[in-house]
Amino acid sequence: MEKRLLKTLTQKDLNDKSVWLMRQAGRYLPEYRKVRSNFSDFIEFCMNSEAAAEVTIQPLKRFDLDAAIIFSDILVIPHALGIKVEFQKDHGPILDKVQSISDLNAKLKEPNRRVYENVGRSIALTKAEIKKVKPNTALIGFAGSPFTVASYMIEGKTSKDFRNVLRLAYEDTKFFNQLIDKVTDATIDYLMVQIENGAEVVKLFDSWSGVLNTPLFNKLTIKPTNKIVEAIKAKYPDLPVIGFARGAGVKQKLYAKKTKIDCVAIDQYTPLSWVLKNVPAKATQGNLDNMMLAYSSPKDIKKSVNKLLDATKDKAHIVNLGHGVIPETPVDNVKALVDAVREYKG
Ligand code: 1CP
Repeated sequence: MEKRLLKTLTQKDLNDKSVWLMRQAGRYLPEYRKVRSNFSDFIEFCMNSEAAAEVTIQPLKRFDLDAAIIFSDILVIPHALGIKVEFQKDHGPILDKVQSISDLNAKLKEPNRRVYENVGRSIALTKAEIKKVKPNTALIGFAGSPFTVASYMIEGKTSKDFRNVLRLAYEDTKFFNQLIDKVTDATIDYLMVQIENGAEVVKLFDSWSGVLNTPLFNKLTIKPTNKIVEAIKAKYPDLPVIGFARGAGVKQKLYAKKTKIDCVAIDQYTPLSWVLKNVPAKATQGNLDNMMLAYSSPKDIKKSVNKLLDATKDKAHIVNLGHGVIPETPVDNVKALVDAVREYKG
C-alpha cells in the first residue's frame, strides 16, 4: 500500500489527509532532551547516525504521524564546507563569518563528503527502523535553501535585521553570487546522498526568504531553488520536493510557478484561502499556528484542525504547522492535533 503522505503529494488521494509537524523531534519531548544531554556539541549530535535515527523515530512512537523528518540541521552545509559552527546554549548558532571573496577563498574548503554520508547513514538506519515499527510512515530528507544558509554564514548567527546580508546583496554581488552558487552545489550533492540512502521526499527550508524584495527573491530564492529542483528531477523525476518560503506572502505564487516545486509549505501568516486559490503547486502543506499549538487547549486545537480540514476538502493538503513546534509545547497538545486529523469525519 502506498504511503499516505506520498498519495497526498501525487494527488492520488485528496481527502485521506496526511499529517506531520515541523520540529516534531525536538526539545518539547522529554525523551529528546535525554538523548540531547549526551552531547555538548550539537553538530556532533547531528553527525551521530545512531542518535539521530533514535530521535527521528521518537515522535512516531507517541503519535500517529505520516512522516518523519530526518534529525539533522540546515547548518550541516556550512559545517561540511569547513566553516566552524557552534550552538551555544540559549543563544542559537554561532558561525565563523564569511563576508567577502577573500573570506570565501580563505575559509571555504572542498565539501567534506563524510558529513553528507553521516546524514545518509542516519537516513538508512531510520528507514530500516521505520520498516519495522511504522511501515506506512514516509521519511523526509531536508536542507536549508541557499539564501537562508548563506544568511547564517554572512552574519555568523541568527540575523536580527539582515542589514549585513542585504548590504552585501547590493554591494558585492560577485561575492554573493559565488556564495549562493557554492551553497547550491553543495546542497544538491547533499540531497542526492539523502535520496540515495532512502529519503522518499525532500524539503527545502527558506526560513528567512521573507526579508527579500521581489527582484532579490527572484534572484536569491527562486533561481537557486529551481536549480536544486531541476537537478533532483533530472535524476529522480518522481521524487516529491516540498519548499518552504517563510514570509514570502503573495510571492509564493511566483515561487511555485518558477521553482516547479511539487508542494508549497505555507507559514501561518498567509491566508489559506488565498494560497489554495492562487498557488499553482500539486500540493500545499502547513498553515496551523505553532503558537496556537503551544498555548491553546486540546479542545481549541481540535477546532483549528477541523477548520483547516473543512477548508482543504478535495485539495491535496498536508496537515502541518506554519513553523516548528516550540519547546514550551505540551506533548498532549501535539497528540490532540494528530488525533483530530484521524478523528475528522468531514
Ligand atoms: O539543542 C537543541 O536541541 C536545539 C534545537 C534544534 C533542533 C531540534 C536545532 C538548533 N536544530 C534542530 C533540528 C532541526 N533543525 C530539524 C530536524 C528536526 C525536526 O524538524 O523534527 C530541522 C528540519 C531543522 C531545520 C532548521 N535549523 C531551520 C529551518 C526550519 C526553521 O525552523 O525555520 C533553521 C532556521 C535551523 C537553524 C537552527 N537550528 C537550531 C537553532 C537554534 C537554529 C536557529 C534558529 C533561528 O535562527 O531562529
